[in-house]
Amino acid sequence: MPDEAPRLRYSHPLACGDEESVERARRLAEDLGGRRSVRSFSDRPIAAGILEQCITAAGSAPSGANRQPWHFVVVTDPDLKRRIRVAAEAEEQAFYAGRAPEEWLEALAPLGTDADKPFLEHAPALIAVFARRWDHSETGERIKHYYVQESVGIATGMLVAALHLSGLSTLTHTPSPMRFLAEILDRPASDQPFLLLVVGHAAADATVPGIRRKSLPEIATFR
Ligand code: IYR
Repeated sequence: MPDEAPRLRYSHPLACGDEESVERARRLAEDLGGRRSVRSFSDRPIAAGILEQCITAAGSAPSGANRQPWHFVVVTDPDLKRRIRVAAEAEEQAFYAGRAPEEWLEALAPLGTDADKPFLEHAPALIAVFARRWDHSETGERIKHYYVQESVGIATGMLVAALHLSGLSTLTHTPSPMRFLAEILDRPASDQPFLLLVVGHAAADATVPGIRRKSLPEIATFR
């Protein structure tokens, strides 16, 4: 058995009084509530360092047994973006032309999505998120990971929030199936594609569907 890690004292680095805390919570709800998924991006580049910091923030997510079972691949190379677009559109064409059940297509209708994915090429960056199902120890043994989907989901949520709070927009794209991502990006067998985040500045003429968010009583029960 490996030794227990030493215990360190912890105090919340952002601790504050109640009034300040309530105000911060309100502000966060407002700021994160202003996030929308965007499908048209400007060609304004992403300033150096933002993606690195946002991924660092995502990498601080809690994870099963602290295995940190995620890997993020940042794609800015135009040729790789084009290959990802071509492969994703091929899957999406099959999806929209018949693989998707009628009920699913009806659910998507209000969003106006289709098999055309120009943003995969036009956005300045794609972040492919991989769920790492196992690691190898220094001696080559397989290290098992726990709660991989939950952990990667939390990390991805933190990444989306960090990017939004940094002033960038994202689209959460889930081409299905997305095995092609692992192939194009040369990932090892341990890495399972989780989703593709399209990242950049929203185009000046970007539009979003007029959808409504569920109210607090619809999403929460206090008892
Ligand atoms: N992956 C397809 C379909 C799609 C599915 C869901 I669920 C969405 O919220 C949006 C789209 C596509 O990207 O078009």
